[in-house]
Amino acid sequence: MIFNPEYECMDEAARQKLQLASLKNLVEMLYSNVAFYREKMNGLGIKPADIHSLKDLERLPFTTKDDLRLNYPHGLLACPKDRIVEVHMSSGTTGKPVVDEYTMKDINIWREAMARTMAAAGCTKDDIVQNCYGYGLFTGGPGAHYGALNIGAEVLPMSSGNTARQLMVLQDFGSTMLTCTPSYALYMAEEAADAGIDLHKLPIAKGCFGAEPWSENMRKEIENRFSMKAYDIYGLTEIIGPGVSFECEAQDGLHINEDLFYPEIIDPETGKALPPGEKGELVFTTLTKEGTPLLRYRTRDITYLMPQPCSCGRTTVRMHRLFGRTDDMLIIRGVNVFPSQIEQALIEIEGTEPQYLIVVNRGESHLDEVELQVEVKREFFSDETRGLEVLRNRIENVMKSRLQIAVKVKLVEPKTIERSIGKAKRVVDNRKL
Ligand code: DLL
Repeated sequence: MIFNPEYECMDEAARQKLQLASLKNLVEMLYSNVAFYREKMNGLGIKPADIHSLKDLERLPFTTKDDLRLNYPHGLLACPKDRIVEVHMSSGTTGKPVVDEYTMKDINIWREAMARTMAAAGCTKDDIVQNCYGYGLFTGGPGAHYGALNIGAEVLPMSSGNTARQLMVLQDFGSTMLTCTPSYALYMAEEAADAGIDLHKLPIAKGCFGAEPWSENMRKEIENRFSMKAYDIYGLTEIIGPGVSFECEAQDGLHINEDLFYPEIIDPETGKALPPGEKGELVFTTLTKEGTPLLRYRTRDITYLMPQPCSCGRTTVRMHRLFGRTDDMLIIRGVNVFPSQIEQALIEIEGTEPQYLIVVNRGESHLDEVELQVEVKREFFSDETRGLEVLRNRIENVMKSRLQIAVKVKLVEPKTIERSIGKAKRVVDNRKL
């Protein structure tokens, strides 16, 4: 179902006109209200009045994750603080999270974007949505919740975890749609099989999965195990959360909500715009947001744009499912983790060397498991196992509170982690997606 044909099926010229009008407003607002953007634009010698066409966007400055970090927490706020009604965050590179602050209008944009997303997967007011994305600072839970409410569906705000309860609710409440990370969907299927629950007999028929990389194989596996259609959905906290782009029934690329989020593909080395069809870094400008709107935000996600018409009737440009990232960010159980965060924490723990190796496995359970190998300082490495045990627990606790995921720590003797002459290899990712 197409939730909002007026915008999703708009003809190209009308959409561009709308996008340009929104862009002009945005640049005007950022120039007046956000010192960071005013200074950047002054530095480039460009004023809001210089924006005459969408092409002029290329003259405007980029925004990076570092810019967000340096302006933490409220430096990029573009409206009076008392207009903010909700805040979300996700991991930044060195400890400080990136922040998205929403006005009521921004929440309504999100409700719209997620309603389009979930409707494209077949969600109607008759659906019962079991929402197992995490609720909290993470955008997954609230995003899918808002989308379902906007469609008029019934939501079960389960949040993530407690799989036995998830399976009980799945059966007893007749959930027809599932929203969670793809790896959690597979984990649920596995647990259901172990518990002797036949998922094929349940009404569950479709799901929206995202927040982490997954493959066509994983899609087939989820579709077969649940007898459902599994749709890829994409988004990021900085831009709005989930709802930036989504698959339709054609399952051939993700439609971008272009009237709200203007996409560009750039060469990550030179920053130059690349033509449709060429792979590069995805960049978004939030055209209509008020709280923390962003100009040309570099997502570090790699994909290409597909401007060809889609059989579903939507005219919005599609992006290919992601090919990877330009940085070393890992996504573990849907949580963004940077090796630098681990390094920073280790430096602060007495007794450890900043020599470590992160080994990520996706076990039988289909859930990510992390082993962190850490070198212990020589003076700490003794036969006294109790001391080492205390140190190990301490590191595990610090990692849990810093990274929001459980990590299994293995302490190793000094000089055992392989040193490299070039870029240090900090991550061994054994997950086969
Ligand atoms: O993961 C928002 C979200 C929630 C998307 C629920 C979809 C469903 P962040 O935690 O800020 O936000 O992480 C954003 O996750 O830049 C991508 O690298 C990755 N990512 C998100 N969706 C997908 C996807 C949410 N469908 C980062 N496929 C993004 C691959 C994805 N990677």
